[in-house]
Amino acid sequence: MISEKINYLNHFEDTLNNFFKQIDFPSKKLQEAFQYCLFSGGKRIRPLLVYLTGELINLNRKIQDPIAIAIELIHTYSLIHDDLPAMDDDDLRRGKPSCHRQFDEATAILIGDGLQPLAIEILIDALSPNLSSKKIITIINTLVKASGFYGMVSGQSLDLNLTKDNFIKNSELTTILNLKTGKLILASVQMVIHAGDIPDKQSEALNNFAIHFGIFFQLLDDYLDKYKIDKHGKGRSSDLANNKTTFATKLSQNELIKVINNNYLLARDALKLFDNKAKPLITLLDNIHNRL
Ligand code: GRG
Repeated sequence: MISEKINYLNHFEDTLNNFFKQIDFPSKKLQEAFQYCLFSGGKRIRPLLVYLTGELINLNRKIQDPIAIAIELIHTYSLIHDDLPAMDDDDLRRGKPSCHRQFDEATAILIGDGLQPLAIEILIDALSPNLSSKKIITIINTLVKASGFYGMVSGQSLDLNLTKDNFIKNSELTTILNLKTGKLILASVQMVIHAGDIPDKQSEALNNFAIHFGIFFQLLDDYLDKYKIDKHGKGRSSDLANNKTTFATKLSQNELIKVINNNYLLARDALKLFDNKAKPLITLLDNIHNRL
């Protein structure tokens, strides 16, 4: 692992912890559930994307921090709700009892409900001293569009209705994957772009990077779900147990590896414009690719 990544990971843990400590929770149960779910060994990929993209375009760390927290809050809510019995019905998340198993279903629903407005709150409160209202509105707009009906929520709904028996075209599966996972990954990078001030060519390149990173990341997850022993505890085969159609069930192992590698290379190529400055982002990409 590169030093930049370790530094940003430590920095993010401290920043998130400080943020957590200053929240005045009227409900002790929700406070406990917040701590349990937010500090449970997530890889922090989306915050890392925020920090490494921010570094690439010389964005002030004070602006990167709330964006990194906001995206992780939304991501965490999505995992908590995804594990619920009405959705993927998973007892484990990252090798530990999922939120509704550790607490109860109502708590898991409510903590997810609370994390969403909290993400908006931190963007408003912490960005206001450092960015124009116009930029803050664009950043919030990017996050809500990516997580709501135009993104993750619809992707999840379409995904829940997939079974192995449905015939589904590769293009339709790509759309679902893009909505469910890709949009939030893209938003991690786009929020940073909107916060900064870079030429169109650079934002185009970063957008391209994030689109291919999103596909690569999700397909790798599908691959690991089918072919690798669980390393990070989701009960890796929940898609299989739920009789789900994924690219891992549609493509052969070799075909899937080919598509993963293709998107990995396209993500890498998109960063060529930045030469050596993109090295930390490329190292993140390479580290994830090494899980294959
Ligand atoms: C409940 C609205 C709603 C949406 C849920 C993200 C999601 C949508 C479901 C999770 C299911 C899943 C495995 C999606 C693939 C994307 C993915 C790889 C999620 C896990 O992200 P990581 O690996 O998680 O970044 P960690 O544990 O590291 O935080």
